[in-house]
Amino acid sequence: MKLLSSTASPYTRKVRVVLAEKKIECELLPVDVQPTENPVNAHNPLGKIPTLILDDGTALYDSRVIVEFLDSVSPLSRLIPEGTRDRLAVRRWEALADGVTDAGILVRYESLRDKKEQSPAWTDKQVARMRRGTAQMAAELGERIWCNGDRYTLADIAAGCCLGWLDFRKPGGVDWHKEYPALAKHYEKLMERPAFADTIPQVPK
Ligand SMILES: N[C@@H](CCC(=O)N[C@@H](CS)C(=O)NCC(=O)O)C(=O)O
Repeated sequence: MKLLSSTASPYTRKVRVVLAEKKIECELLPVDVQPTENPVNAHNPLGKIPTLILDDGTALYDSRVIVEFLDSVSPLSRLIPEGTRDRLAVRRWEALADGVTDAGILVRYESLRDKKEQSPAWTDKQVARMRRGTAQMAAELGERIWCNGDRYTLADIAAGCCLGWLDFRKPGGVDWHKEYPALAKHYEKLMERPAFADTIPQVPK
């Protein structure tokens, strides 16, 4: 398998953490998705990463589909619970964390456009979404160790990848460490895991 990826991408990090937790081998192929014509388009019409290319050439996207696939191919360290209630709770966490990241990505992309073309109202709307989302994440975590139930799941991975990327790019200047100490403690706990510590977002070389 090959993963079209970037060391800066929070969604790619989610997949890399799952690969590491489940001890699944996969070749990482770094790509630049900023140009309209980019090498991902041939595999994924959306031109986005992560995109996973299976050995038979099938391309899987997006990160939510990829992590579900990876979790199902190996019974080691199940990250998505089987019971409907817990599974939905975990997927909802993932939707929340990814949604905050999506808003942060829009803020970042907007900031990279020509100053004259940027819309402060559009940016404010995304920042408000990020703030509501991180507040919800903090409220749902409360003082618990893990996001869902009493064990580490995809919910923790999604939350960690979102928060780690907010630290990396700082879109909209959201400082979740200061505002939500419980999220900060949760992230510290995640960083004790090699899967997280080895995938800290970085500017691609
Ligand atoms: N929902 C998608 C989001 C993927 C995504 O937006 N990836 C970014 C990189 S972090 C990307 O490929 N952006 C290129 C673009 O939007 O043109 C997922 O979970 O995989």
